[in-house]
Amino acid sequence: LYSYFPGSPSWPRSKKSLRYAITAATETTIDRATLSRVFASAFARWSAATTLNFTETASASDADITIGFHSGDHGDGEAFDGPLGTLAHAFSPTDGRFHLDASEAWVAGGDVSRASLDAAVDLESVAVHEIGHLLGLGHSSVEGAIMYPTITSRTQKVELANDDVVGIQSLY
Ligand code: TQI
Ligand code: CA
Ligand code: ZN
Ligand code: ZN
Repeated sequence: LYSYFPGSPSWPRSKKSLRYAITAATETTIDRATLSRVFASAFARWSAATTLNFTETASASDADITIGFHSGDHGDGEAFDGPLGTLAHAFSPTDGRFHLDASEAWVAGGDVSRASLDAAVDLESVAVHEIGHLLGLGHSSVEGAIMYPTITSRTQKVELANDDVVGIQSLY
């Protein structure tokens, strides 16, 4: 079953449009256009299940959600740990920060199962999970849910399960 953060924080129900900015993209080898495409696709999974919509904005100052790649200690007390281990983290509503570990072998938009590195991690799969956290979902006990707390490298998992849909629809 799905869960929420303590106190069930969410974005205001009146706010149907959330803006996101991709910052600190120079820390990864994936090109900017590909990043835009992958995050747009990840957000679209959640907008399809809710009345929310998401648009990319160039400036972090008018964004609700900021997405960035960082390595090691990056100033929020939650240092990244190099390849594998922690891949990314996102804060609960309405903080909006979504950080990815720049040390991962991120794969974007391809067939991650054929990636050359055993440690390759599918960017969209991690993004769909972290957006769930940004919107207020905690972890699920349902294996196969996007919010189930396990991911395997070289695996793509981007389709919301019924459990994710019921969880997000009860929050918005
Ligand atoms: N990052 C953890 C995660 O997103 C960070 C975390 C642990 C967390 N507990 C939390 C974030 C509670 C919010 C609330 O779950 S991770 C997965 C999964 C990670 C893990 O790098 O370990 C995915 C990132 F679910 F597969 F384990 C993406 Cl998909
Ligand atoms: Ca890591
Ligand atoms: Zn961080
Ligand atoms: Zn998680």
